[in-house]
Amino acid sequence: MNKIALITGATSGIGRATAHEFSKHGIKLVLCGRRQQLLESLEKALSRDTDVYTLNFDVRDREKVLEAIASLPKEFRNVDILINNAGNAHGLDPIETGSLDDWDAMMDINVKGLLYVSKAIIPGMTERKSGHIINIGSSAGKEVYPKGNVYCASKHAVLAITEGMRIDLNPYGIKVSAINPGLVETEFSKVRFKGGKQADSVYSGYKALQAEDIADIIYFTVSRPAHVNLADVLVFPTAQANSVTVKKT
Ligand code: NDP
Ligand code: 8X3
Repeated sequence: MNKIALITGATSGIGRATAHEFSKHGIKLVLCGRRQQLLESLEKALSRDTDVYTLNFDVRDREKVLEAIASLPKEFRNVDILINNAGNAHGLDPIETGSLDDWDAMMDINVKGLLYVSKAIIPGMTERKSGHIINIGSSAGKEVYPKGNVYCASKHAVLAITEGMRIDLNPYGIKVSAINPGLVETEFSKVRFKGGKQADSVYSGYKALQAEDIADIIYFTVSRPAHVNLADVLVFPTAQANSVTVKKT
């Protein structure tokens, strides 16, 4: 596919699996994240199949986001596909004891970070009257679960922003999609529980989704014909019925 994709959160989990999947189809890649070493090893591995450029920035730093994306060389500047994937949960606490730092992190990364990156990419898409933005939401953007409060709020916001983008960018022929996974086995729970033991039990006793399952769906979404837009996809592992109902052995 003769396209350029920019993927945030490409150093791990869903973003990294998507980078691998896209590389197999010859999609040129702009890979973003904060861990420089991981960006470099990914670039080395994927450059065998496609052209790769890496950008190191924290999505919370709006000047850096705008500067980094403006610095893209000509060959990578016309981003056709934006995968707004960088994000995480911080903590799983009832609202009365939740940490302000955790709340700031989730709103700043999952919501404002997604907006900053989008702000940098959208003008090129509107000018060219084409493009596809995929926002990685969550089942947590569709229902609220106990102690999920602010993470769920951040993902509800992602869904609202996705719908707003789809309306506002409709005159330009730009596709906007939300992919909303349930439980996916990545570094997500390690980050949520700050490396604590609780993370180990999240994906045990059933077959969780794997990052590659979501990457497959993302590639399927970007490879539909021009007149087809998968607007909103909710995907669970078979063992999961909703945010709190998981059949464990
Ligand atoms: P991972 O923790 O494995 O990956 C998160 C990615 O986001 C990393 O590449 C990380 O890179 C990047 N990232 C985190 N914070 C920042 C930041 N401040 N600035 C720039 N990049 C950042 O988790 P997943 O792959 O699971 O998560 C990807 C997305 O999927 C998230 O939006 C998450 O909310 C969503 N999701 C995950 C689910 C799950 O169960 N795993 C289910 C539903 C949705 P680096 O540290 O190098 O910056
Ligand atoms: C991640 C899935 O259920 O941990 O968005 O919120 S969940």
